[in-house]
Amino acid sequence: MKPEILVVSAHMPHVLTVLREEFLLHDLRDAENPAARLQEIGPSIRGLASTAFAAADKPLIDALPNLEIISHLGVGYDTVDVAHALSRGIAVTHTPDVLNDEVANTAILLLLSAARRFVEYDRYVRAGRWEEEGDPPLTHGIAGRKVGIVGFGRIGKTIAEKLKAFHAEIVYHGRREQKDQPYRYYADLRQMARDCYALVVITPGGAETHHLISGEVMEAIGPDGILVNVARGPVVDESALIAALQEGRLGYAALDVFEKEPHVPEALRKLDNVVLQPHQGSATVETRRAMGDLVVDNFRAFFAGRPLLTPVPEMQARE
Ligand code: 8YV
Repeated sequence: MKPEILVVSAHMPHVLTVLREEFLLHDLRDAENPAARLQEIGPSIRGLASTAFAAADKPLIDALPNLEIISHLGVGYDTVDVAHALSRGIAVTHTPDVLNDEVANTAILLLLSAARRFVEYDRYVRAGRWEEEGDPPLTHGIAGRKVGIVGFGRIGKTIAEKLKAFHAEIVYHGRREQKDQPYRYYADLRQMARDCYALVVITPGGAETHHLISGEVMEAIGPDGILVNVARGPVVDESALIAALQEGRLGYAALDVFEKEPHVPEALRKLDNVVLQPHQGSATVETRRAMGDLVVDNFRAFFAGRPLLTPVPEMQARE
């Protein structure tokens, strides 16, 4: 008997094809009445392929009494109730590393777009304003300026590595100092924000980092500074952000993530001093393919009795 796998949100077509070929796939999105269908098939499901766009929360996990593994698409798994899954003996995997390059590229694109006002000036040209009003104001470069990375995990380090090529001075804040790193560590986030031209946020989401970037941190970045968020929307206090941008207490924000995706508050969309992206940090064909492959390979390993490729750190800590 092939193990039965449940999908509740969008996956790359190649992932669905492999899951259909090698397992028995149930796609809740095809169901006329998803709740009734879930009740019917729940007890036979042994694997859940989850994504950031549909929570693998306690109610879903408990609707699957024989669930053995959650294979999550994404390095961040704040939408998975890992503590509950582990308490039930369910394995949880994610997709780290394969997306480091692309998410780091997105962060740098956002940072440079904000510093050089690329998106704003694109609008300026399209509206015919260059011809009518002349050159827009000069912008700033990032060479020699301090850029603070908030969250110094694998992606944070990749951002630092790439930013070196732009001759920025890298500093970082995280839960703890990493002695093997050549960059200055700030235990105090506000102090780092005060010292920096730009902050790039790349922490995990979840309760621990909720509204870590508060109004006070934004004010510390200041009217000439930039905030880049490629982490999770709720890491930044979005209402405080809108107020700070409207009142000029924060210079610029470049955001790939929002508190209630895909909803982006109109007040934010109306501002000129923002660059907004549809949570596309890892969204290239190549990277999403590699992430999808890891989702599948973790299922394959698990059901063949082999070690998991990329268990979440909480699982490793238990072993
Ligand atoms: C994906 C991400 O958009 O990996 C992550 O944590 O935020 C993104 O790469 C998302 O996880 C897809 O489910």
